[in-house]
Amino acid sequence: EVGEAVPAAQKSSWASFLKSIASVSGDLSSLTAPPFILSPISLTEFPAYWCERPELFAAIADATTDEDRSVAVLKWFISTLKGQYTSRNEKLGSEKKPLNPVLGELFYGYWPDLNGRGRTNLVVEQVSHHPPITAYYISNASKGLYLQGHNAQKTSFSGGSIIVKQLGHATLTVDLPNGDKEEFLITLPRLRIDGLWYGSPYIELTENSFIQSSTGWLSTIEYKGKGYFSGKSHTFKAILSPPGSNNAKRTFEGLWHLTSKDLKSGHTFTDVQGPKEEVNVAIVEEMDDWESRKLWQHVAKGIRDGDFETASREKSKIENEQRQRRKDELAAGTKWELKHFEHIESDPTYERLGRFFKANPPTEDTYIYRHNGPYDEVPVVAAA
Ligand code: CLR
Repeated sequence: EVGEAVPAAQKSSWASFLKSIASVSGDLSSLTAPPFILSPISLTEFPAYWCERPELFAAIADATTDEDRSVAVLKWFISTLKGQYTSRNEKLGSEKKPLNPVLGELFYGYWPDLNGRGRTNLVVEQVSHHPPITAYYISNASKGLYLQGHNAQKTSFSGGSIIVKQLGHATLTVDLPNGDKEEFLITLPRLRIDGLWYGSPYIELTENSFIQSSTGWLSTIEYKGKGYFSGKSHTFKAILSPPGSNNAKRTFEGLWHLTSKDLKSGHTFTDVQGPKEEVNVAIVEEMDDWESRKLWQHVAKGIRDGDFETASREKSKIENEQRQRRKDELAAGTKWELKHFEHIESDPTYERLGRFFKANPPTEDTYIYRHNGPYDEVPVVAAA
């Protein structure tokens, strides 16, 4: 029988949800799921996972050689994976179905300047509803670090698991002391969502992802789960190869949710067992109506309180309002304008850096930040 972890009254609805997943391929976001699996958090909050260890992000700026900078980027990236892919299990008991953001939904946050690491700001906007696409910009200006990215998912069902192909990518720009800029192209791993049958989904990462620097250094990260080369879940192996070579100069190996080692020195490479820092956000009362936690507040409260009638009534309100907006735009011949990002069909950084490792696809679109977020200072006008 289905669903050890599923409340008795929701077993049949869980079974039909699983059936609908198997038949609907592409986008799961609009499928109706039973209450026990609903999360009160919108996908627009997820980009915050990139910076929950702000000191590791800031440390990228302190590296003094190209090689060390690529190592620092890899270290920061690997250290984000625990938050990105296991934190709902820790916080909510299992992986859950996040709230599906509306077009134009916003999420703003920051991590304060502590111990000289500089302040890090986050701006997120839902730039498409169907399919869901989330764009984000994370910056630590005092360290000269700028991360821009967008995210979408293509899902399919295989062998009882959901396979999530992540579409989109991130680029990290680093201001170097000599005035040059180094760029990194970051691609995203594939996900497998296991544990569905029992009603306690969790994520395993599979295949490869890449971090290509404009200096030529390339990190190739290979992900394995239970039963593969190490037999342990959340295993990775990353090799760093120098410009123009496929040979590993450095190798890092371990468990991305616990610790890993630099095989050359034998020293610890990543250790994410200590606490992380959640993003700081304004209180709901001070938020703009389009900000995620304000927009979804009644739905989220309903889900948290187990009052699913309220949750679904409030969700319908939001969805109907959105439908009406789209109708009005159609009638008026107008188009929804993005607030903080500009869509461009082809990202030159992706094309240029992707060529080094034969990125597939060879070209991708991107969303360029307009530098008009709540934390952007008014530009100083130079005196004549
Ligand atoms: C979003 C971008 C983040 C990393 C990340 C983590 C979890 C992923 C999420 C992304 C996309 C949406 C996702 C989620 C896990 C489950 C959820 C795939 C990639 C789907 C839509 C919900 C499936 C429903 C079952 C849990 C029942 O950087």
